[in-house]
Amino acid sequence: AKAIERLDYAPPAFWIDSVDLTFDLDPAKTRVLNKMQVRRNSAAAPQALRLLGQELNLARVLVNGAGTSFKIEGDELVLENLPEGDAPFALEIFTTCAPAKNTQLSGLYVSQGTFFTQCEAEGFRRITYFLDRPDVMASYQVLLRASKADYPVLLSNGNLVESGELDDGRHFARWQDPHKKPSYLFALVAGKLVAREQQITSRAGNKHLLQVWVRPGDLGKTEHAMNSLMASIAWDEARFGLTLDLERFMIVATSDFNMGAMENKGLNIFNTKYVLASEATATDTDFANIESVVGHEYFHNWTGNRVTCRDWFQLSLKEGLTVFRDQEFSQDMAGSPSARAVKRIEDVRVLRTAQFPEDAGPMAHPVRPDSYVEINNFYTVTIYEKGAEVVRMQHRLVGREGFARGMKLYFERHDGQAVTCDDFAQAIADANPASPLALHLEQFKRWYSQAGTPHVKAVGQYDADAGRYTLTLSQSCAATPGQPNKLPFVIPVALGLLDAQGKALPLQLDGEATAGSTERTVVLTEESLTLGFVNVTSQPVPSLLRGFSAPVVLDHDYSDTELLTLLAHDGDAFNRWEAGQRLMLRIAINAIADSTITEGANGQIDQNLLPDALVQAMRAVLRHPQLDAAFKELVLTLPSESYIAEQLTQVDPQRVHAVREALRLQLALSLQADWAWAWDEHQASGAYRPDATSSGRRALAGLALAMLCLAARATGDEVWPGKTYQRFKIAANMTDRFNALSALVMSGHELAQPALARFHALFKDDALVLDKWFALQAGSTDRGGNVLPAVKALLKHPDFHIKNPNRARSVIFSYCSANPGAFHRRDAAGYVFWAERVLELDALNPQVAARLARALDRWSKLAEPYRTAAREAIARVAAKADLSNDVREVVTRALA
Ligand code: B3K
Ligand code: ZN
Repeated sequence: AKAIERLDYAPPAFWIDSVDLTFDLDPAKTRVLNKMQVRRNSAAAPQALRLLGQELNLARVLVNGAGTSFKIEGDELVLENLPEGDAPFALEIFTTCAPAKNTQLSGLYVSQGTFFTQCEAEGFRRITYFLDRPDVMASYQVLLRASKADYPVLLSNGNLVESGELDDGRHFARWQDPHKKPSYLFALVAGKLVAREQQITSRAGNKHLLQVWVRPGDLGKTEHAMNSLMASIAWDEARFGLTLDLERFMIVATSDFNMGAMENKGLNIFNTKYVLASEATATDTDFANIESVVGHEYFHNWTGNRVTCRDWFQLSLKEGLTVFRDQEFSQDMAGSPSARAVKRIEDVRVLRTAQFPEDAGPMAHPVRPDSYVEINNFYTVTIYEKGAEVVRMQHRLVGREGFARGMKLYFERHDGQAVTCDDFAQAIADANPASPLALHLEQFKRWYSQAGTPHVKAVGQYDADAGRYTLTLSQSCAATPGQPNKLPFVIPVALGLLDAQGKALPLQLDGEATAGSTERTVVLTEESLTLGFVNVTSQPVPSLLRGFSAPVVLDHDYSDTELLTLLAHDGDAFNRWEAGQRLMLRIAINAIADSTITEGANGQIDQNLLPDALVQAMRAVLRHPQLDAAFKELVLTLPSESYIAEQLTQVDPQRVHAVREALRLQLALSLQADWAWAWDEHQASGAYRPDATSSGRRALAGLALAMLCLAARATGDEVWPGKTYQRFKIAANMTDRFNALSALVMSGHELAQPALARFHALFKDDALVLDKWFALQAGSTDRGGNVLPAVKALLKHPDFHIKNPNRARSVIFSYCSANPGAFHRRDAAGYVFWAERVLELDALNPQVAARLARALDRWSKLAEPYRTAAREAIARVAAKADLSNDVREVVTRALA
């Protein structure tokens, strides 16, 4: 397949004004009658109509009711003899498809006896022939017909206008969507489902019906999703003045889904993982994820649906913006400043552990890519998370109020349109003409066009006699595939200065009459910028890039003492956490390179690597009387193996693993009494609530338990593992239960086996909980190569089903993508396993296979023998003749 280029965009040759679809639903053979009103786009040159279709059986094509000639060219249905002129004409196409055979889960498919659709990005063409591109927006009317006994519930977008009985035990429902939409937002659902319902009245006084549809046994697990939906609606109204534009808003859950959820107009379809929750079966993280994904899909109703993308290169227009919105929603829901900071830290952690590597690897692409082979490969952390950072920087440059004004202008200008990333930034800037964003708009847009993570180097110099502190910031960005040279970005750097005692200093720049506040945002636009701070009475400690004000790597030569000062005192919670991470990262990197630090026969390093001062500092955070538990848990968690690996030029994953494990063990042993204290101190009282404060307490207690079990392994103590097993048995909620199970499994204690067996017996009928059971084992700490054989055994477990994406992810991805210490083996067996699974999955579900294929993106950074073996495994996949476009694109880029 050949690449699609952004600059080749041309408006469609025809418009489709309305679509009238009739479905006769049958798993083996569903019949689809598609009646469209079509007209020529007078702005385009006269040409044939080329409709896209895949895996369809075409039975009939009528133009204005009469037969017509047509050709099939690849995926295109080509109609040449169409009426001249601009007048609309009726085009009727009759096709059939086979939903039961659809293992790709794109288009119309069957999951556990229920029909679902997934049309984004290009699934609608697997349902009927169409101009399946987002800039063609049409009115939809849908008639669904099916067996009433098998499919009692028939849903599609918009309003239910009619329903009733048919002959032979069949029934029908007619739906009409009041809003025009692109085909990727079409959806239907048909099956045995039940709904939790909620009537709401908006601030504007409009009534809406909200529904969460699930399988009959799952109704008891829908309360949190419904609450999250109501909260999302209220939030979008309050923060952005955006109201629900539908009488009915539905969420439907399916257990077979390629990703998290989908924002189909009025009929969101969700992975069960992001809908179903009860305290007995879902963890605090699950509850938080549900809130954020429900919010995300709901927010798409405006950012994505009312205003959509002109073409798929603009994907971040809706995704980056909607992630930004869901992040803000979660922060607002979390409430306190420190809970907001915790959410920010978690978001940045995702960005730096997943997006930074992507930006430095073979799949690097700009937030607005220039070219793709398979669009499904571009639903990436760059489009989503870096895209959100690009919106966040605009937010910072125009301020909160200014951003709200910009959003208002964006909708005034573009409601009902399919537009570009440029249009968005332009609206935000135009609403704030005096802002730094407006001043530097063209340059700011390089964030959309240039890939790669910029580095900002900060050099400070203190002149005690003059009371002057000079800070020079300079930026650079490494080459990425196809982009050898980068131009300077617009980088907002929020900063403050602390004195040696950690007190915030008022900031006064050269030429300013008086000192201002203790924090400000400077904007780096040139290659470098020098700031002169005056009236600085002692050597300051700079706190730079506060709140992670730009998606960059900040290089500054901090001394350990300075970092300890920031860790103890920085008023910016993000930088306080960051100081601790930098300290631990520094130790890890030095130890990795230090050849005098050796691993024993068991692969372990039996040596203390953390200096006493750092251990004391960690203890001080852990015992701190004012800090929140959630924040403590983040500070006390070491940087991940993959984040550490990213800092190295050459990676020996086993060495990284050994060093990190040694650090973890040292923290476990030297803080034993403190962990025990933390465990006792953070026991729950009262009923389970998944709010930020209670979740934070459980998270810290969970970390404490993990550390106590780890320490017990080294000391031979049996008390804590025993206590942990006891907690596992009697835990009142899944968070506590799973944390206890995880502590036993991760520490390799012999009680792990009975605990796992018991957990399986308890939850064997709950697919989402079983996913956790599988994932925990596949993600377990490797000891002498024991994880791979365990993973292979799990694939043979009667509950393992490779066709179910959640289950495939829980075993295969947890091992290949999330467990580097177990995956990167000197004997290359992990890579062999990976190649086999990529090929196996590709035959079933290319989107899922292509995700897995990316597990070896960073192969060229690996040290030998890993490097050669990884490359060979990728080449083995690439050698297969009939790969999907999805996997082909990933492995081709990896080998380029
Ligand atoms: N827009 C969908 C993602 C569709 C992925 C298609 N491969 C979910 C979301 O971002 O809300
Ligand atoms: Zn989205």
